[in-house]
Amino acid sequence: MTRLQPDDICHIIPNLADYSRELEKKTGRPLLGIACHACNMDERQLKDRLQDKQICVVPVTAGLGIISRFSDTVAAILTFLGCRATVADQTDVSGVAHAFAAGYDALMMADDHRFVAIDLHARQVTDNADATGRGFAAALDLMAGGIRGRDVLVLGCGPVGAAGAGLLASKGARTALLDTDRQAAVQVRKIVSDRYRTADITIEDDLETALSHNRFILEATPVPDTITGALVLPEMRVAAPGVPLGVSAEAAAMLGPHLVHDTLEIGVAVMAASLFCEPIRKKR
Ligand code: PYL
Repeated sequence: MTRLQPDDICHIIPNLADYSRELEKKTGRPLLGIACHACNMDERQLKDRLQDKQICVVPVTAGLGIISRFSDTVAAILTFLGCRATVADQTDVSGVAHAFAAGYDALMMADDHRFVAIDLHARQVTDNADATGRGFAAALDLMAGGIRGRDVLVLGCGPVGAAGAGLLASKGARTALLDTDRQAAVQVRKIVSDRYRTADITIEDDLETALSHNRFILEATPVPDTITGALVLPEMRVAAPGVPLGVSAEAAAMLGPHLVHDTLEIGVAVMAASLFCEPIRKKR
């Protein structure tokens, strides 16, 4: 997983409303709507569930430590969605203890390995990689006007690509997988095929060939400029959760409104929706 840098996120807080409007132009749905689409909820239902939900974002100093503005940015995205989100005054264990003691509904925190949201009532954990993959796959489904029966290429078969492939398979896409590590693609095909019996999944071995016959792309690699201008086809739609962006500046200019990319917004929105989209489980 690529570690975000402050420059990757410093633009987010002042641009949340504009970004949500940009997503609506590109996909037909705003940020909240894409999260709903990933969780099969309607916007009113999610808005009702999110409002007044108190979420504590806990900074974590472990490993490579704090990323400047990371916690503030997560809290701002949650607040934009209608939650009551605050950043804990204390970090790590003290912050977690405060979230429990102060009666928060959920907490969110990230170390160098995982970024999670934890529902403190239902004891449910939602992972950012899974949520990000599902959220960008949902955006691709919306950009395609419904991905059922369409050919989709998933570039990168890590946790984000795997989650995206699962959602695309669940929506009836004909999914091709490509990873520099072919075994990773084989593993994702097995997991997704086992889960969605009807899944139509193939493995590609060559990037240029794969891009030459797939219009709908989920770019989930940690490699910059995977898709160059020379590989962009007319009518191509790209949802790119990969950090850094796996689409070159030239290719991004050619794709224009047919490219969706961000570094935190969609993933955090789907984490919040996923937390509260399931009925609260009975206490054990
Ligand atoms: C969650 C992001 C998405 C892409 N890479 C992931 C990343 O950068 N993870 C590290 C997050 C560290 C946060 C730090 C803090 O400020 O609390 N521990």
